Amino acid sequence: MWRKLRSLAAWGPRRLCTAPGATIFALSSGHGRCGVAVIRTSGPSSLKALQSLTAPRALPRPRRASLRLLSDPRSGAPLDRALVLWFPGPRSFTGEDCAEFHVHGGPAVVNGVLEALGGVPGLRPAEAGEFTRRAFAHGKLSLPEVEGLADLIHAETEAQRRQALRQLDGELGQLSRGWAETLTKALAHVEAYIDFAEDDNLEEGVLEQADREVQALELALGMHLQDARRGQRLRSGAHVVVAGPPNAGKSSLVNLLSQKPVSIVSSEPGTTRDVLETPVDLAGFPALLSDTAGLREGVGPVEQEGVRRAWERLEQADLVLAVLDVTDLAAPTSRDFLDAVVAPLACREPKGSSPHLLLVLNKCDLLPSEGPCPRPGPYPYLLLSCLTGAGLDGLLEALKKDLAVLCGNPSTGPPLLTRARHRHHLQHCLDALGHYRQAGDLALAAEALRIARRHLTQLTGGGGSEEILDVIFRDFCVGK
Ligand SMILES: Nc1nc2c(ncn2[C@@H]2O[C@H](COP(=O)(O)OP(=O)(O)OP(=O)(O)O)[C@@H](O)[C@H]2O)c(=O)[nH]1
Ligand SMILES: [Mg+2]
Repeated sequence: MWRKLRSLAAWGPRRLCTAPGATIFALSSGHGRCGVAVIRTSGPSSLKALQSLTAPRALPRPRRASLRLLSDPRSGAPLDRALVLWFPGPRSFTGEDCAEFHVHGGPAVVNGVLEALGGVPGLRPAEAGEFTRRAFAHGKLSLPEVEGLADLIHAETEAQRRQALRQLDGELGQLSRGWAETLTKALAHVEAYIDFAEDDNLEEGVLEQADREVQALELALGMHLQDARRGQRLRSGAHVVVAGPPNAGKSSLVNLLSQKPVSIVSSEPGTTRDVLETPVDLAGFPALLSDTAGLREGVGPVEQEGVRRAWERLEQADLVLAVLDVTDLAAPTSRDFLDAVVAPLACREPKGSSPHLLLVLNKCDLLPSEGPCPRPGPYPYLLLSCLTGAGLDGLLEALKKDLAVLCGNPSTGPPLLTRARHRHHLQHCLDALGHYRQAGDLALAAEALRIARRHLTQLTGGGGSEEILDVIFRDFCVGK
């Protein structure tokens, strides 16, 4: 029995087995003229590639940069004087034998070295993401780490970079492996009970122990799933929708925040009709900023369609930037907007799912310097002038606070779930644990635990289907 328990406990994520394949090569740094370009190879012929291009000099010491004259093995023509590195597997990024050529970044040098490598028998150009895919196949990276690496390459804001780095550190993978181990133990206990319930040697309370472990795991999973999708939002950007009555200065604000002329600005009410989207870095957080048509009734069919789209977009917002003309608060369109959009959002539950709201009173440069400022009812507001920039710092500060709540702080707390894939597996694992609790007999309970454990394994990459892997590795470029 104990042998069986031990073998179950030793269970770990299944690694993808790959037969030793071709040796691949690619330019791993960016394309175009640059100071230094890095060309990599991975696979069993890496040593031959390195020797062929650097002959007659000796092979460099592993993992030490050495200066070598590179020449084309077929013609003997010199290609460049470059730094070369030799990483014998398994101590390399992919786990295979790897070589790196740090050459001067001119296109002629890069193309010359790539052509020379293409002429070495056993070498072929790499496909997109193939280096990382090999690292995954050799157990160098778990799937969440692979995703973290893809996110790091695509990170555009500081918060995205911090989140990707944490994921690349493998925290989510470690956490799910720990959970999977807990389930392995619980399963071993349940199976032991099924097989040896009659046996006097069986420790007392094995089933109760399994129940306790499952209960604790359910709590932990529930907590992670209640993250209000912050990790996903941080990865793809919070939806910030700029809305308000016509002519309030919505497009002016979008242009100001994105620092480019995204939308046409004009004194004619009803200028913007389509929803115009632009990705922006708002105080270090990624956001997808949408400019919308001014909300009003009784207009022609084209503008009416714009108003319909604006409402549709408001429903998808994480944060609504409500813009009003401070000199026009008594106008029917302003009052309607306050009633229809601002009032319901202003009284949202702090932890509810409705979007955050920031109310901006624009054109404050037109207010007389003396006298009280007109108020938009009981709602908190910020004064702004898109024309002079007055109030912009305060608005950015408020945006930063709201986005930090919406996206979470990627440096602290438990690792965030950055993809729908993570949520899917954790939710299904949790559902299976629910079935465990309700199972009428032990065989069904054990099966529920197996399903729950399988979802955790799939989260870290074991037993993942090829299609899922294809989707994940598609995010990479050639050379990564
Ligand atoms: N004085 C002043 N004028 C502004 C300010 N912001 C915008 N405007 C002017 O207000 C007018 C309308 O600006 P837009 O940004 O096009 O307003 P909008 O809300 O996008 O308008 P629609 O797309 O028609 O709904 C333009 O003439 C702008 O130059 C401001 O802060 N102060
Ligand atoms: Mg506009």
